[in-house]
This record gives sequence, C-alpha cells and structure tokens, in this order.
Amino acid sequence: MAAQIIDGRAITRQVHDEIREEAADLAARYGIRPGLATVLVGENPASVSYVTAKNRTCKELGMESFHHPLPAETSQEKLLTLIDQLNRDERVHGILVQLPLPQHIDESQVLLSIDPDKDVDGFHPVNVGRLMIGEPRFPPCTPAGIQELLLRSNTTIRGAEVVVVGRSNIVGKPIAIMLVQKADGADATVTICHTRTRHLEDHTRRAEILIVAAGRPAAISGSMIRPGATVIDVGVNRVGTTDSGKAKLVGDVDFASACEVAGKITPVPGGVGPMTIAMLMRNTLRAAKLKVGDRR
Ligand code: L34
Repeated sequence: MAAQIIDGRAITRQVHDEIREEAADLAARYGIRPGLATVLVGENPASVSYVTAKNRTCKELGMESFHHPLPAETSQEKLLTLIDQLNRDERVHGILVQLPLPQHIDESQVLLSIDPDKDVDGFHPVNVGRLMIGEPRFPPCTPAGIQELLLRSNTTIRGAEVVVVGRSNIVGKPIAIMLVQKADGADATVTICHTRTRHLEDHTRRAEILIVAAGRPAAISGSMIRPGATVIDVGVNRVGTTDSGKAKLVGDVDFASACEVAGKITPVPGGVGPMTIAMLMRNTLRAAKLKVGDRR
C-alpha cells in the first residue's frame, strides 16, 4: 500500500484564501494593508527564488511588499542601518532577513537588531523565548507550516510519538518545542535526533510522526520508518541536473522506499516549502493586526 501524499500546495491554497480574506477585512476596518520588507544579501540562487516567491505571494494576498536586495559585500553596519530604517517605517509590519547571510556578517547581531514586534520569522531571542514558554507571538515559519500540515491532514498529534531528525534553530529545535507544549495541536512526546545520535533507526522506527530536517538527501529510507507513520520531509536539496539542465529538487527522505512503508508523507517539492511561505504571510498579517490592537 502506497502512502497517502499530503498535498502541501493544496493546503497552501486553502491557507492563502483565509489570509487574503482576513487581510481584506483588516483593510476594510482599519484602512491598513499588511506590509512585509524582505532583505536579501547576495545572490544565492535558492535564496533569490524563495525571496521572489515571498514577495509575489504578498501581492497575491493583497499585502504590500518592499524588497531590499543588497550586494554580497554589504557591510554589517550598512545592513544594520537598513534594518533600523525598516524598524521605524510605518508601512512595514514585518521584516524578513533571508538566511544564510554571508560569512562576514554576524547573524545573531542582525537578528537582535530587528524590532521583536516586526520579527515575522520569529528568530529574535525575545520571540524564541516566548515560543519556549508557550506564549508564541510569531511561530517560526517552517515549524508553523509543519504543524499546520499535520493538523490539516488530520494527523493525531496529542500523545503521539514524534521524532525530529535535526536540531537547527530554524527547524529542529523550534518544532520540537512547539509539539511538546501543553496545547491544542501539540501534547506530543518528542525526541530530537541529530548527527551524534547513536542508532538513529532505533529512534525513527518508533515514530508515529517523523519530521526530517537533516539537510541531506536520503538521510531516511523506508527501513527506518514505522509502518503507517506520518513522514514530514523538510529537506530541499538540489542534486544533479535534469534533461532541461535544471537541478532536481529532493528532500531528506528517500521518497520511493518511504512511500512503501509510511501512512502519509509530504513530497518535495510541494510539501513543507510552500507552507513556509504561507506561514510568513500569516505572521505578517498578525504583525499588522497587533499594530492596530486587533488580537483576533
Ligand atoms: N530568514 N531565512 C529566513 N526565513 C526563512 O523562513 C527561511 N527559509 C529557509 C531558508 N532561509 C530562510 C525559507 O524560507 C528555507 N525556506 C524555504 C522557503 C520556501 C521553499 C523552500 C525553502 C519553497 O517554496 N520550496 C518549494 C520549491 C522551490 C524551488 O523550486 O526552489 C517546494 O515546493 O518545496
């Protein structure tokens, strides 16, 4: 029996429809349009395509977007000056600095300089702290997208055995924290595995929900998956080239063998990626609402 595919694109369309409606409602009641500023330092092709998609999605949902592309050699001082301007710009409700940043820039300094009320990525330590204590303001976009995919695919989270492979600040750690909270859409038993985990497969084979953010193709194969499990593949790896000369996109899970064993699985592309952008839009809408004191 082949696994059921969790269609991230279809779920993204649903979420977009909800956000578009809420944004229109906010405009009608308060006369404001949610605005997102995106900052991209350098021209990493993957980053360019993600940031382009973020700006395009803003427009599709009736939000304002302000794109700030900077050359790779931009100084940290220049970047901090731009962020300071965006912090003070009334039209900007959310600020996103696309990661990774070039080597010469101190990422922590940059994330600290973003106004926590505009930190729609949820990477500022104040927002990380709020998430940790179960009072999230801006849940980070990829983890929020994963949680939403689980909810909208009717996956039982409460009491479930969840195994997260990967411990990054962007995905592994925050999704583990979110799913372990005493809350609706959470209440799971969570294990975090990483590069130093002994006998990885002993952990992954126990997972009812397996979330893979290892950053490497085929990190997980079918034999490492519990029969019937829900598998969320967070990886986006560009490998080789197709006949048309483009790199092929694969996740961190060996899709073919995983499909034979899993109950449900997200594809790459078309799984977690589009939901990451949808959650950025949701956080930007939330930032605009907070500004006008609308907590709905
Ligand atoms: N600041 N940096 C900041 N915030 C983020 O939330 C991100 N991330 C990650 C990288 N750096 C960041 C993203 O936006 C990864 N990421 C992201 C966003 C969108 C997609 C993938 C990763 C996506 O749309 N993926 C498509 C395929 C796109 C393609 O063809 O390249 C998919 O269907 O998976």
